[in-house]
Amino acid sequence: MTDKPILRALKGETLPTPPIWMMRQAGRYLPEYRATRAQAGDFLSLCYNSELAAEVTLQPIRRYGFDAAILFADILLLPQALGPKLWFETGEGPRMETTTTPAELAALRPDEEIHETLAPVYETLRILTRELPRETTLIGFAGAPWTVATYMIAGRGTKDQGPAHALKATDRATFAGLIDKITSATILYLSAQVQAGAEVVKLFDSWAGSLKGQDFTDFALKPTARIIAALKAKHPGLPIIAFPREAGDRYIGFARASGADCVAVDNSVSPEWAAENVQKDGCVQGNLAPDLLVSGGEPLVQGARRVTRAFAGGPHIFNLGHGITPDADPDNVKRMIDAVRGA
Ligand code: 1CP
Repeated sequence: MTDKPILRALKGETLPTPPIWMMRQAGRYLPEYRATRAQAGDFLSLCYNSELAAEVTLQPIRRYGFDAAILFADILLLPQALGPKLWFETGEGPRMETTTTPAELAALRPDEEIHETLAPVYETLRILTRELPRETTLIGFAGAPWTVATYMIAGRGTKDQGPAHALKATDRATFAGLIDKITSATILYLSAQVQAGAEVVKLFDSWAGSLKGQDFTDFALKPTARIIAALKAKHPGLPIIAFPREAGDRYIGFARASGADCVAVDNSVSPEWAAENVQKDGCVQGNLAPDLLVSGGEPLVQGARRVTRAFAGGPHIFNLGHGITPDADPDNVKRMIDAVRGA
């Protein structure tokens, strides 16, 4: 039996005060994060240093008392474990060897071999299970296949996911094969995270909004549904959060169609709209605009209260609509939490 607020909300309970955590809560807006990252050397070294990755995961819990801790790692570690080289260009972002041909697809490592590279991530989770306060829920995660594929195909972040859309149009077999490969590897990766102590898993489909019509069904919804079905078969009762970011109208019915226990919504939809159209199927996570944590003041307090009020009639996990940005003021995070908890 559990009394952790996040797990109760994920089971469909409407709580008087919503549990709260933040995407990218361990990140560059925190001075203690920047110090630990400097100690690790660089971002990827931090991800693969289990002690330090656990330390940065715990920092926002100590500072703010969030209801959940999210594993510190990155969605690009899984494709790296499949073979392509990954590095981060300072001030620019991720770079990765591309996978766009049948030969490159065939050269990816067998799924079972990902654990060699990803073992430190599982160790981070094991450390966290020992060190987290007992009321705090531990969330593991992976990128959804489409979003991971956009980076594997382009070799970097892109504004419109153009290279991935182009491969989908010109060589659908290779594109679909890559989606399948990421899907099967993600099932093993998340299952290992659960075995190491993750109590909830979240699938980040950050670029779902650029898939339209049947493509959304085939490449955002179906792979997500396949991952969820496989994980639930292996780990009965495992709660799963799906985040098909900027899905718009496709948020409607996504929980039922994918099997997710909770759908996270971004701030391109209003909380009132999401309460009416998405929360009727179960728990919703979201959706304060992250820029309010930069600007602060009364709009932040009013915004946090508005989100809380809009979702008060059903199961809700308070969060941002996307990750907190490096220029956010750490004091504003405290103000947001106080506004949600009614302090
Ligand atoms: O300089 C730094 O310290 C690196 C910044 C950073 C951080 C803090 C990156 C690089 N990744 C992370 C951690 C991270 N990434 C977490 C940890 C848990 C948390 O606190 O939330 C998670 C869940 C992610 C997920 C992630 N990585 C996503 C999906 C969510 C989202 O933001 O849309 C994506 C798209 C990535 C790729 C990535 N990693 C890092 C950057 C800058 C990017 C985006 C690249 C781009 O497309 O421009």
